Amino acid sequence: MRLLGHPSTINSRKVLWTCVELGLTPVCEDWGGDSASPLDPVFLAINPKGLVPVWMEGDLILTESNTICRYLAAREGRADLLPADPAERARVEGWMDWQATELNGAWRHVFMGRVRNHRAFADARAQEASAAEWNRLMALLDAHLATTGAFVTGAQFTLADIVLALSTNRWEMTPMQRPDLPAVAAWMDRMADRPGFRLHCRNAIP
Ligand SMILES: N[C@@H](CCC(=O)N[C@@H](CS)C(=O)NCC(=O)O)C(=O)O
Repeated sequence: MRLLGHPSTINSRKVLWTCVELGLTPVCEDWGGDSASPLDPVFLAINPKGLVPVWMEGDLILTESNTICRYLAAREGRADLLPADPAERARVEGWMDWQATELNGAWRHVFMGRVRNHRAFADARAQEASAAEWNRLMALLDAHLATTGAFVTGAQFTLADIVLALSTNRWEMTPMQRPDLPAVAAWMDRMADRPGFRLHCRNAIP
């Protein structure tokens, strides 16, 4: 088992945390983030998308962080992290898809501009609009968590908590105005004793 990625990148961290939950210890090779560029021809020959993470296992090459997390939980028979029942599974996947599409799209400008200091995202008004939309979506998550009182899809910790907690850690660490979201804060604290959370989520990396 090989994981191509970097512990500073949010999508690699989803897989790293999932591996901790599953007790898997892949060989990790540094690509992306501050290390070797995934646009290097050696990497592109493996993943033409030029993005991390990549999971390699024999002839199998997987890309897309959420897909890799789902594959690993299913492969290990961990119905607690990814339910076997189709309807329950779809609820977990729905929140994972929301993270990868709506939430991910909202933060791009303010995060890239203020944390990565990327010139293409320097426009202050676009950063403010991005922060406002990110806050709106986080408030929606807060209202939802207030109804579960525990984890994203209910009493059980699942893959949805992993991907959304990583987004939330980024939200907490990006310099911008944020509303108080008590259900989100309580949920993040609820995960504080999980080794994967401490190692790969609340670890002072946005
Ligand atoms: N949809 C992809 C997105 C992957 C992605 O955007 N990866 C970023 C890091 S989080 C990347 O490879 N950036 C280029 C780099 O780090 O050099 C996934 O979820 O795996």
